[in-house]
Amino acid sequence: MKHYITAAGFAAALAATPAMAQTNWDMPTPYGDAVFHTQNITAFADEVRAATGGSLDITIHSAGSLFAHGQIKDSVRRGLAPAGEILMSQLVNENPVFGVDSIPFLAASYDEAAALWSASRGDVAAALEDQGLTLLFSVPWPGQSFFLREEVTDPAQLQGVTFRAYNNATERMAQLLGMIPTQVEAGDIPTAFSTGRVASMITSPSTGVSSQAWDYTSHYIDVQAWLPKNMVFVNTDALNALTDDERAAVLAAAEAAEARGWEMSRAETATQIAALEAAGMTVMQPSDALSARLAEIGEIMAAEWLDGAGDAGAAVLDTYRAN
Ligand code: PCA
Repeated sequence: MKHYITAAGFAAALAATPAMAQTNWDMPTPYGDAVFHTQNITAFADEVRAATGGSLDITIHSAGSLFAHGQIKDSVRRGLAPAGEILMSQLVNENPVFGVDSIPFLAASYDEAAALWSASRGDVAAALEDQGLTLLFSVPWPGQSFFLREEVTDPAQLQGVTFRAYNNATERMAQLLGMIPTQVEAGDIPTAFSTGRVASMITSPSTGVSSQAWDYTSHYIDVQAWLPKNMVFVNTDALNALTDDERAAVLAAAEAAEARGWEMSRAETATQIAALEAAGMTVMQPSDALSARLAEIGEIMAAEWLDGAGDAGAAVLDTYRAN
C-alpha cells in the first residue's frame, strides 16, 4: 500500500519529531550501586542529560551487569558500549603507567595522589588515545588497608594466609609477604570469603563496607598504603559523533565529576572506617614491624615498576617528585 502524505500531515509528522536526535549511551562499571564511584558517575550521567536537554542519555550499568570488568575496556574500544569505568591498574599489562597508582607508599595521601595523577595523566590519556579511547576523568578509592581474621603485629603472621587480590600489584605484594593470593572481583568478595577461597584482603574501607567485611573478617589495620583509581573513558568515535554542544556538555560534566569524586573519596575514608568499627570490627594502626616490612615492600615494588616502565616511567616519577 502506498502512503501519500499531505502538507498538513507532513507538518504534524515534523512536529512530532524531537528537535534533536536522541543518543543513548550504555556505560558499564564493575562496581555496585552503593559504591560512591557509582553514585558519582550516576551524577555525571544526570548532569549530561540535564545539560543536553535529554538529547544524550547515558545509562549506567553497575556491578558488571552489562560486561564483566575484564571486558569493559575492549567493549568500549569496539564500540559495543560507548563509555565505561574500570580500575585503571587493571590495564597495567598494556602499559606500566596504568599501574603507577598501585605502588605501596609511593603516593599514600590525597595530596600525593593528586600530584601523581597530574604527573601521569598525560601518559594515561595518550595510552588510551592509541586505542581510540578518550580519558574523561579518574577518581581514587580511599587508602588501601588490611582486613584480617586476627590481630597481626608481626608480618610473619601473614605467611601462608590466603589473600584476595584485585590487580597485579596486590598479588605481588601478597607474594612478598608470603601470602597466597587469588584474584577476586569486588562483587565476589563475600562469596570468596564464605567459601574459604580467601581469608584476608587489602582494599579501601569503602569496599570493606560495601562487601560487609565484618561478616568474615574481624580486624582492620589502617595502613592506607596507596589510592588506586577508577577511570572513565569513552570511545573517541562516539564522542566525535556528538554535536558540539553535547560534546562540550560531556567534557564539562567530566571535569565536575573528577572534582566531586575526589571530594567524595576523601570524605569516605573517615566515615567508612567509622562504619567498620560500628559494625564490630577492631580498627587498629599497623605495628612498627608491619609498617617497616610494608615500607620495604614498597621500595621493592617501586624498583620493579620502574624497571618495567623505563624512561617514560622515570619521567613520570621525576615530575611527581618535583611537585
Ligand atoms: N576497591 C576495589 C579496588 C580498590 C578498592 O578500594 C576492590 O577492592 O576491588
